[in-house]
Amino acid sequence: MAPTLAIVGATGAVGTVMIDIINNRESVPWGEIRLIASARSAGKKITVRGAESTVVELSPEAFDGVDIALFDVPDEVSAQWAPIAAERGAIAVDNSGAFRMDPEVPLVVPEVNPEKVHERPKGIVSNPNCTTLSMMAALGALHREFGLRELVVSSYQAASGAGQEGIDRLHAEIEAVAGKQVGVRGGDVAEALAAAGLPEETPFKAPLALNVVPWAGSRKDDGWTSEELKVRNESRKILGIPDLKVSATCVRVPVVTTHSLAVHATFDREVSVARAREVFDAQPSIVLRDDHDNGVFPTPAEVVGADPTYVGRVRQALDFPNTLDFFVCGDNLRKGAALNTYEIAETLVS
Ligand code: 11C
Repeated sequence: MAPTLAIVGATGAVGTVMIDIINNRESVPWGEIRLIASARSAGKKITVRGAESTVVELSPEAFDGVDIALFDVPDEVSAQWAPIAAERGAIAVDNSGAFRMDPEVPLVVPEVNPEKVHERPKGIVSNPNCTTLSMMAALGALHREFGLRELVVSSYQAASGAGQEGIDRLHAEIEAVAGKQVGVRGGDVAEALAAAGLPEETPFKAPLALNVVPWAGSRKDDGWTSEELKVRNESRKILGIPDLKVSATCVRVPVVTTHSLAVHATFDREVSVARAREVFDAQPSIVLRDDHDNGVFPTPAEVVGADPTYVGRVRQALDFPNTLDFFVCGDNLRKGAALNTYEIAETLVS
């Protein structure tokens, strides 16, 4: 019998992208696709692969008969409900941060460590943070070829990483500064936002329109943010390099969707741009946009809505023979969240 798939958080931002991905797959291996959400969204009707499906309320019984349950919900909801789904016999694939660093929960990127889906004593498989994920296809491929040793990363993260609230805030800020001669003296962007009546409280800690904000996530020890520590810890776990040296600076930029990262990766062996290009070309989930002579490189505006990771600006670091510098862009709601979660489910049944 074809397995039953459940989507928990089906009406949220990532859940909606998940349904779009399922609707646009040429074929799917599922029998029933069950949509689950909070009481507020229960009863809503959504078309999935041509058939109307009614969203059911999250409850233990909602997992009866489910083989794989995809969770696109906040950390605390996953922490409570993924174990309940597993107890009821489903494999929970969780897109939250609740279980990622649990040693009994694999953290999976199907291009990098697909075999790990089978090591899941708790019945839970985790999906990485979108910032880490945006560079994993590229780093996994390079690691197989050259042996990764050190990683220095700067992110350029989209507002949608902060959810619908982040998207709405950026749109409101852009509207508030549009057509105004602001950004020419310190403080005038903030003044324009205040004049437009925008609340001082913002998901970004500073104006994002006409600005960049060197802060993403929550405050951690010694000046680091949660996002920077996730990049470090999750990269180590996914790539299977527990002592990988990683340093990340996570920055929010006024882009709605698609995270970008400038990556400075050092390997055990001497690298060459020519070989790196061959490695990227051989990875089906990577699109190489890299023509220095003709100004070809990826940007978030081009990549948003696309499934692959886009790679460009590939250079051998001038003073470091074992180091490559490159730029990646990945849609944080697709490969960064819904798509990778869905691909883990496909890996589980393939
Ligand atoms: C951001 N990467 O851009 C975050 C959002 O751990 O799944 C995803 C947070 C997570 O703010």
